[in-house]
Amino acid sequence: MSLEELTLSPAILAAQVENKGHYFKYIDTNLHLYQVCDKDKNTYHKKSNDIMNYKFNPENDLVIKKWTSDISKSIRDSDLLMINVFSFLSHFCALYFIELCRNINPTAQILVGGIGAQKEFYNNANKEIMNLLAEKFDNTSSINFGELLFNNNYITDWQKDSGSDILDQYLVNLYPEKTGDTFNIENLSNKKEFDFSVYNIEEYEWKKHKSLPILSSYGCVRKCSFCDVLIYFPKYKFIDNDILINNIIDIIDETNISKFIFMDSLINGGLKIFEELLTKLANKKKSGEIPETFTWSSTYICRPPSIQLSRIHKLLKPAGADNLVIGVETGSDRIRYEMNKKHTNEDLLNELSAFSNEGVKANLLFFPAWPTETIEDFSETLNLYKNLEKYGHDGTIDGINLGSGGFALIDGTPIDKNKEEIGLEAGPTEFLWRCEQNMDLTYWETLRRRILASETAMYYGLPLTDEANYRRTIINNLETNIDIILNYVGNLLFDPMDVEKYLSTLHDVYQVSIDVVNSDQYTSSVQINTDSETFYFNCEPGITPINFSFTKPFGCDFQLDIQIKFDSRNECIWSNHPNGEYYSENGIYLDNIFINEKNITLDGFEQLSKQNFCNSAKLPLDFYEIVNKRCIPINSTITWNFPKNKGVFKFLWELINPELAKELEYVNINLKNAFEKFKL
Ligand code: B12
Ligand code: SF4
Repeated sequence: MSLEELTLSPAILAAQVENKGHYFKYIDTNLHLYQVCDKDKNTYHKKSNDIMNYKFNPENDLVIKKWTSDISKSIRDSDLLMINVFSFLSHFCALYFIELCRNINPTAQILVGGIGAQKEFYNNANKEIMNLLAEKFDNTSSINFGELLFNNNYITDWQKDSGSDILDQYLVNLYPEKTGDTFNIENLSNKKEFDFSVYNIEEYEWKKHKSLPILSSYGCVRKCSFCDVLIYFPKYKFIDNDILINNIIDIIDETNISKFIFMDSLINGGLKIFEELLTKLANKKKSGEIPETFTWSSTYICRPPSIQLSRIHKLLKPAGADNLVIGVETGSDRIRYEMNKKHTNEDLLNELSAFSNEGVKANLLFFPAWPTETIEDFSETLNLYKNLEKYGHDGTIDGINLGSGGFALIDGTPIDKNKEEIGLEAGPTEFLWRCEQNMDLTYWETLRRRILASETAMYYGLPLTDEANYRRTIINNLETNIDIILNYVGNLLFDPMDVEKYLSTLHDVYQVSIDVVNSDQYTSSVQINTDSETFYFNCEPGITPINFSFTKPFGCDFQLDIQIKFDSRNECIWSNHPNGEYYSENGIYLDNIFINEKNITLDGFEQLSKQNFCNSAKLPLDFYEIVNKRCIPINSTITWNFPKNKGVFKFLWELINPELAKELEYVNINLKNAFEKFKL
């Protein structure tokens, strides 16, 4: 689960319990695990993956022991334990906790809910799980997790649908006197829909701002063939816009937090109600009932251009839209059509162009290796990244997520039900499968495409926000399933991380534009030297925009010099500029520096440039402390060096984000080692 945002269901369950006059306590077991791991991300990821694995034995693990012992203390006195099984990945962990609860507090009633509780098992992947469960349970006839637990007397009851109504039935029987004064039902004048006071909000790893989850609809209007949302939410339902907006106003008042994340499958499932929501939010912001700082993010589906869509684009920003998450999945229109996702690359580019104009950000989700994906289809995804480059550079695309492998075959999804039609066969786990009409697409080929896709996206400067974590999950999948993978796919006969051959075929010409601000009274000159070309510019006093291009072949080192020469009559008198603005009267200042559409003026130029002065002996002692490299007081050369086997934008990303680059490098070493174990 995420450490950077809150899970919504506890806020809903808390309000429901408190509205009935009882006391509610929430333990975020995920956050607590992170704390027990001393906030070390590598240990935390390893342990999180361990506890999702049915074969893991927690008995001898000191971290897990400390974690469960802490949680045991908190649940000892509860009358009703509510376990939220978020997805199928949480089954083992939930089972482990249920056993713990039964031991620690045998009289408590245990309710299980969440989408993971309703997850059905019947594919091969789950035979493995069912075999393991057979050792534990007498009755394994049930096809879903909640029912399995219930039939084996592990729990008191389970949530069979997408709501939490069943809870009311059990709340009635609880002793009110145990709840304390604060939550006495008579004192409740205002019933809540959400209660966020039950979270330890300060403890989360907030990236920039704190945010709260919220919901405007249940279910989805689409039927993407890889997705099982419709099993849990067969009917699309939305919450009345006025009720939702009143809730938002109350929550902001209570928490002073004005950033929200809509947890809907899609915020724009119904265009009419979405346009109405945007209009009302924009009006409330304008009238001051909702503060100016109110922003939100959500999942969003692309649509073909229309007059209504253009109106919606214009309303997004005034209504507070900050970041919209779009399931693009692939760059092949053919595959997207097969997935039953009803939009094309052109629709996506049209939406992004509108977002770019309106100042709304997008986060794009992809996964490679759809069962029928040919190498040509995959190339279309790589080509799409090139077309997205400018939206990465101008900040419209704020993240690209490629998932932790490729296509996963989930029970009950439309593709699962129709798998015979395309010769798709389920394997021993969700990520292992075969497709008769596309036998070259093995799990190894899936991982090769996964890594090549992310390296290509980085080559074009697209921000891969969570790449290190996704690669950690790939490592864990490999390490925990070594025998299963070897049995199903065999040894690894090539290097899935070898991306150089492909990247060296990509475009390598970069356009640079710089505004040269000359404050001297004489004309200065700027000369650009690359290995093969020289460009000259005369810069009169004032602003001179200069443009040039350079070619940086992927496989070679490359150096570019920017030589700045002042007129021989120019004299820099250092003592005239005590505040360090040496350039302001007779020097040069470089501004608006772009490589392709990427603005590196404030972030990038400083890290990339080495500045050499023709006569450095003349520089004042404090020069380097107070002057940035864009300020040029005397004749000098600025050098850009790009290493071989690296694209310009990946290299820039590493310079700008040294910590993240180091983390990715470390994860890559582990990924390489994990692959080694599968080679002959
Ligand atoms: C946001 C989201 C995420 C975020 C979560 C962020 C966060 N901090 O919460 C992130 C990106 C981390 C995430 C991760 C994953 N997700 Co997700 N995610 C969602 C999404 C879109 C919304 C979840 C949500 O908040 N819903 C709204 C809340 C209110 O609903 P709810 O949690 O179900 O709770 C309600 C009821 O179930 C009930 N309830 C809940 N708990 C309990 C307990 C009791 C006792 C009772 C009585 C009732 C009850 O009450 C609530 C009120 O109505 C859902 C799809 C959807 N529309 O729900 C997918 C979804 C849950 N995710 C899914 C998947 C597959 C995953 C991942 C496995 C993806 C991956 N490969 O990594 C991981 C799993 C993480 C994990 N450890 O389990 C699937 C689950 C499929 C399944 N059958 O298990 C879903 C359904 C989407 C899909 N079909 O693809 N996800
Ligand atoms: S749009 Fe998203 S939630 Fe809806 S069916 Fe498709 S993948 Fe599932």
